[in-house]
Amino acid sequence: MTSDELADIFLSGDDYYALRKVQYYLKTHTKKELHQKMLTPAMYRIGQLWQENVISVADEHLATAICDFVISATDNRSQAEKEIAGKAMIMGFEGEDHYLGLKMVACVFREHGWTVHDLGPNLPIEHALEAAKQLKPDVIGLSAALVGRLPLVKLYMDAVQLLNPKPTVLIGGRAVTLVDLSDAKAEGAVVLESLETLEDWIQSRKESNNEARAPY
Ligand code: B12
Repeated sequence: MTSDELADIFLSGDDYYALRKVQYYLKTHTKKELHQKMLTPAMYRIGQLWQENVISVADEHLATAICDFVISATDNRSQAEKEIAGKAMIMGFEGEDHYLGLKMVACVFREHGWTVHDLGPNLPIEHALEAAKQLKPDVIGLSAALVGRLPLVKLYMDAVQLLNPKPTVLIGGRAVTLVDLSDAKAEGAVVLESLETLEDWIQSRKESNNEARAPY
């Protein structure tokens, strides 16, 4: 199955068939491969077809709902490692409605033994700050599909400075592949372009924590 074929299945509206195809794919591939190499390009294709007026807004909504369904239906949380490697609070910037990427990010963290609080898309900064004060996450993950959301990065980074302990801020999403975020990096944010780079970051954090804990 190619990602284009999967996009067609989403557009056909057959959610049961879509789930069966995805479950079959997972017999020989990882969840991360499913998310990165199949679902993401399938949804990008849906966006392209919508932009070209080949499909309607209703078609796009249907495909999104089925993609959302297969992500949830294959998110077998009991398989996650049981260790508590850290706590991640993830969300979309205010005004950002796209959230499938966040669900995938949550899966990656969980598979690495993290506790995840997925606060969903479009979270205004004051509510994000309040939640972070209560949850005290090790990591705050922010997602932006729309480039227009990125000017908010500075506001969110400033808000994080008010937290104690101060979490690491990860920024990802389609928009970060289109815009230079050197300023955010200079303020300490980690900009990650894919689930692979997220996994690498989680792994290197684990290694540096282990080194810090080593007696000599
Ligand atoms: C589905 C969809 C919608 C749905 C979203 C529903 C939902 N449940 O998410 C709805 C209908 C709400 C929607 C609305 C709009 N959309 Co829209 N949408 C899409 C579409 C087709 C798919 C989005 C998606 O789910 N992609 C799949 C996910 C998995 O990809 P992703 O978000 O990039 O995430 C991956 C990585 O980026 C990474 N990642 C994501 N976040 C994070 C965070 C961290 C910390 C890390 C490490 C990694 C990471 O993880 C994922 C793994 O691969 C895209 C097409 C596209 N190219 O994405 C258009 C698209 C993003 N939308 C677009 C537009 C224009 C809009 C609207 C403005 C349309 C309108 N006129 O109303 C509104 C804006 C709403 C808003 N305020 O946010 C444009 C944006 C173009 C641009 N100039 O930037 C796109 C590209 C379509 C297009 N080709 O024109 N949309």
